[in-house]
Amino acid sequence: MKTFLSKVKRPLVIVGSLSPQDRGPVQNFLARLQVPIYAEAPSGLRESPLLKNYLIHSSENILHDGHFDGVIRMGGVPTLRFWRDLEKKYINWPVLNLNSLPFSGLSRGVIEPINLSCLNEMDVEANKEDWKSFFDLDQKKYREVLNLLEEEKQSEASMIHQLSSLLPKKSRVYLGNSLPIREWDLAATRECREFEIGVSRGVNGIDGQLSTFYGWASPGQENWAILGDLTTLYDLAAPWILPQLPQISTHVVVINNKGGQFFSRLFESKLFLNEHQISFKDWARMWSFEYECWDAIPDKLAKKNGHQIIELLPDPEASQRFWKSYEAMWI
Ligand SMILES: Cc1ncc(C[n+]2csc(CCOP(=O)(O)OP(=O)(O)O)c2C)c(N)n1
Repeated sequence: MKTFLSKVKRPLVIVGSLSPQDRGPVQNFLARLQVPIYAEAPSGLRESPLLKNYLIHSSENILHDGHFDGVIRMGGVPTLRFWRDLEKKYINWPVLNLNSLPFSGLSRGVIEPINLSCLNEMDVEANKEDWKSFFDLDQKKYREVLNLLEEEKQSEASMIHQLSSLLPKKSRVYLGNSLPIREWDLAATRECREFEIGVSRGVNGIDGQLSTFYGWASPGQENWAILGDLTTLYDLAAPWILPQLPQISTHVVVINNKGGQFFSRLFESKLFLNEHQISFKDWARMWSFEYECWDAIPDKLAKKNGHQIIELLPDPEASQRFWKSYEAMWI
């Protein structure tokens, strides 16, 4: 840590997934370090009241604006796009991994795994840099993102934003590939609703996500999954297990944007999208699930037990306009 801080004056902290027992030590350590933090949803710190003055709110695009010269990563391998940029564009930036597993998550660097609970004893000085202009810019951009979410209510990102404010406090929310993970990080409410966020990262497969969610769901709690349509199609047999899990009730939101729209902003060819016109209604009927189809987020949620499928149909044009205006914010 000392060697890293002797080379890096303006570090950025990126926090990936953390186990509940690691959250306290990591949070206290970061409150002492006092540098900007990009906390992904599965870190459990994205809405931390203790860290609110250091959390980046606007989006990962602000990380490219020349404010940093190195990265401290804590927790699991981050999912944000910027992490991949450390392989090329920012190849010269030092990266310090503070994590319990011996995987750097990059093709460079080796890490000495540390038990994150040791952070409580670690001596750390508060960073002395002036971050005011950075946080002023972050707040300004965050207001612009919020305005966009308000303007394009039928866009996928705004639907995630609205849904995140409706889900009951303390819900377990499982995010399955692809856009739901990135869109939740960008657009979900910043209000502290004490969600427990689950993701399955590592091999990054879109297969097995629904099964993972059913296995992760907990009795007596609100269990929600937000999944892409191809991701759901890859695991249609998953509900066979539910009769063996009689105490859980689940809500699965399938964002049916008619293909792998993750690729629509990466490639021009539509071949990458695997477009389709499939509806999930008869699949829900096959398993005797309650089914609803939404083209807008309702004002409130009806309390439901058992198992429910909600097919969400964002307006593709609104989503396109949203992303276009969002990219224009950073030119
Ligand atoms: C088993 C497997 N096959 C292919 C991929 C490549 N892949 C990554 S994202 C993606 C599209 C996912 O589409 P969808 O679930 O509809 O989510 P969206 O991109 O629309 O958010 C694909 C095919 C993968 N990750 N895993």
